[in-house]
Amino acid sequence: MISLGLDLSTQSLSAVLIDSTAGEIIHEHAINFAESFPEFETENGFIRGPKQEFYSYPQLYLKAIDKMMHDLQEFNPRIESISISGHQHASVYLNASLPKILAELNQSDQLSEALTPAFSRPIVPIWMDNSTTEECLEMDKNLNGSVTELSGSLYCERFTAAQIRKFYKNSPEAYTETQYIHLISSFCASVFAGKNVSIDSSDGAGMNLMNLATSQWDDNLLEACAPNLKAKLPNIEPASTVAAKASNYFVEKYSLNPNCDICLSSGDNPNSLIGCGATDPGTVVISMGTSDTFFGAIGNEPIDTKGIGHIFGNPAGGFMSLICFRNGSLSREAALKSTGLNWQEGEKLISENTPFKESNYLPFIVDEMYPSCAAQINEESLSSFLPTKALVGLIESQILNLRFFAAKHAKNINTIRLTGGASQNTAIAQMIADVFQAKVERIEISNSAALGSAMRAANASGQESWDSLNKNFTAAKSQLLPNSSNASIYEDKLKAYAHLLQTI
Ligand code: ADP
Ligand code: XUL
Repeated sequence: MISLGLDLSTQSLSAVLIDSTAGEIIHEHAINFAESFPEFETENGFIRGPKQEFYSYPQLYLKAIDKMMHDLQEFNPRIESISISGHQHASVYLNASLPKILAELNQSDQLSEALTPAFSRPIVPIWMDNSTTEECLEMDKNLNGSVTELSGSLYCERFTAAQIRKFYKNSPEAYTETQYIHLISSFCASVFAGKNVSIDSSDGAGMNLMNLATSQWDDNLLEACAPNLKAKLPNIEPASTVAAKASNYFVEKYSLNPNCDICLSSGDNPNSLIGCGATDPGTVVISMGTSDTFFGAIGNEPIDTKGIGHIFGNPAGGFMSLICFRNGSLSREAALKSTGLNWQEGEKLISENTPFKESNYLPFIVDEMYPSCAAQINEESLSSFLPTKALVGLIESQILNLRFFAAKHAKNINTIRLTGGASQNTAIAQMIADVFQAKVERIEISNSAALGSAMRAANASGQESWDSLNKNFTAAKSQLLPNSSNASIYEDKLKAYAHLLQTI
């Protein structure tokens, strides 16, 4: 079966096309938002608003989908199933015209223009948004503190419930006009299906609205958030659901196979869990994309996160736990920029200076969630550091921070699967092996979210087993062993870093 996985991430839309019968990755393609669509004037795919607001535009995402399907034309007639990955928590707000517009899309249309009348809100608040503390406190008060037990996470600023409540409070008329609230993942799947499709229970768990025990909307959580919310939300179904055949729009305009199944979409982290071959407990994943995340499958019983991190659904069944760090690749990019080096030179600098000889520091260029604190350094302070301190010191401090918080979710880590854009950097990968004193494995491609979506499409539509998909696509292609002579150095550094955290 030929399956397409699409990953709509913060910075880009990427595609991975697999042939699950032959066990081959056929094609990869990526469209960078800021480079391909400069007219939206985004910074790396997003816009910074006042007071910790971060958002993007639904039109930008639709333009990227049209461009992607145009670029993939030579493969489209053979594609038998599609699934999509979306950056988690982001919400899309639509009015009553959506079903008609989706059903009547015509090949002479452009998605971004045809769907414009359907948006009841011109922006998509994204996961970087940190502007909803007030709404979180209000909802927590409404629920008397039971949110973690019900939904798997404390109320979080970036989660969909807080964003919906803020919209309802600030724009009550537009909220009333809104008939459909989608996640970015389910919105994109609806566009491909030509009709409204469900939210999957893995990504749905990142909303503070779904009851983890039932995988359905929770009336108390909905009530604490905003009025008449249930009527605006799609149904929730398992990620393994085939939602529809591809919409005629894609068949007629881009020669997509008319029998192509559109499978339910999911979030980037649940998809990455699949794409890293980490569906069973035991292997943990570090994803170094725009955000850095630490996650792993946890079986059928949610664990008590003690307020650190979250429980989401595992698309292959059961649950996964996750900790998300806001300071990921963009902080590393800022550090690299301050040295004037490119990544190839930066990689050499890191490998020659691991372990970093000086003291570590709090490596946060934007406000961080773990630990919860305001930014501690800026581009100016980085420029005043020597290149080793700016780049090696920042990345080593980030990894110590990761290890400190990861220990709250997983003890005795032996194997780490590394993914995301920065996983290509072998010096960073080796530093992770040394700091965690664990084996680091990488799969063939760095975009595990797109690969995971393609694998999910093959599983849902073609009944391909996880075993055979894992055998063909997620075997480790490289392995880095920890340098044991660095073990005690990093134990000491971790203790010193833990002291530093207490100063916040
Ligand atoms: P997302 O999926 O969140 O949009 P990606 O996983 O595609 O992000 O990662 C993009 C990031 O990868 C870029 O911001 C860039 O900083 C980082 N990156 C790419 N190559 C390297 C490298 N060799 N070393 C470190 N970081 C890199
Ligand atoms: C996870 C999170 C981010 C986004 C973007 O909770 O907010 O990882 O999914 O990657």
